[in-house]
Amino acid sequence: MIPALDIDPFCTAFFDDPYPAHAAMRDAGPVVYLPRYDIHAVARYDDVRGMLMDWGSYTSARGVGIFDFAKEKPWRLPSLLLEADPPLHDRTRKLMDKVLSPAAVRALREAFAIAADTLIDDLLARGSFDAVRDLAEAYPLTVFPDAVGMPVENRRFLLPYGNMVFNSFGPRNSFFETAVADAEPVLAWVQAQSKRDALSVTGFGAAIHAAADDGDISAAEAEVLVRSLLTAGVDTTVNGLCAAVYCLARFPAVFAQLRADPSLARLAFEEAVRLESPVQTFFRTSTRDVTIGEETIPEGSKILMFLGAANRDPRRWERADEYDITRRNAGHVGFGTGIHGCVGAVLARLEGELVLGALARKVGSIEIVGEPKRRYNNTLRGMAFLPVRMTAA
Ligand code: OVV
Repeated sequence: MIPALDIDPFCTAFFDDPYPAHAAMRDAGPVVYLPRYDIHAVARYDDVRGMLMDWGSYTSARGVGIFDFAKEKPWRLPSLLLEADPPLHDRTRKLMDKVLSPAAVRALREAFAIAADTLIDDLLARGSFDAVRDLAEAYPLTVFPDAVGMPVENRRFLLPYGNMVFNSFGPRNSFFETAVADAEPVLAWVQAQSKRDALSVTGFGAAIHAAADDGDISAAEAEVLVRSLLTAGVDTTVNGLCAAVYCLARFPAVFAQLRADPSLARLAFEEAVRLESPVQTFFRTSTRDVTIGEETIPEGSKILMFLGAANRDPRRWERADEYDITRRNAGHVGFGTGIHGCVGAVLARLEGELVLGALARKVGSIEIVGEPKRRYNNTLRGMAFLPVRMTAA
């Protein structure tokens, strides 16, 4: 018998405090059934990881949200990366791996470091600010579109767009509907930004379009791959940086540890990604009758993977709920793993390292000075408002 749990993972109460429900799902068994949505779910580390690794049994091509592309027409042209299986996926992924290679990202390091230092200097001069808008959003909204080669106008449109796409992996609830309404005016803009002519001749966007000249992909495919960058490249890092600042502000002893050794910045970011898991969930669809633990689940089932619950599974992590920037956190699934593991992780980690490094070197204290507000999203975990005061070191 697969345990059935009366949990709604797409509602305000769950988003406010998902941890008791995470524990209940992990403790109930390797796989559970959520009757409210007629879906299965895995929340233990080993089972989430196992599912991420087995793309043959658990397809992404039927969508990684709750809607099954085999039964319902997708609302947007499917991603050629996220919502594709091999062999198509391997062709597009190989190209994106090249575009976002460690060497390509390394070339950005100096410019990204100057941007981080300048931002933290400016924020120190202000003293009090909203760590969401003025820090976690401000940084990726500058450096990432620069790296893609986007014009300066309207970059903030990337936020409602990302918010909409990440909501659209969940059910058609109020979060989804509101996000669609908010993003409606920017949909055409995003499509226009993906075109070759809209992008500078250097940058990731141009590099993707250049691959079309080489015949690796078609010109139309190049636009859809640029769209992937614009969709997945900003909201994710915003929530990762937000998670890190929120951790450092809540745990002053850990911030002191980081200040004492700024070379921990990269690990401190990684640990925030593990603990807060900015991307909380993705779905897969079973391609055959599959066995999880002792249970058999039929072909065509939507299965929700709780990355955030896996990253706090006490079966895998000691003191799982603790923010410990010296722990060995390699193996967390905050960036996923397997063939769909985050293609931009190198870039995200660079951004995290540089912002947290600047905080470590320049800032003496970070204090939360008002009531933080959570941002509700069917997939992403983060804040809408985080008022803080920073003092110089
Ligand atoms: C990881 C991710 C999230 C959202 C969209 C995409 C990827 C995409 O490839 O479009």
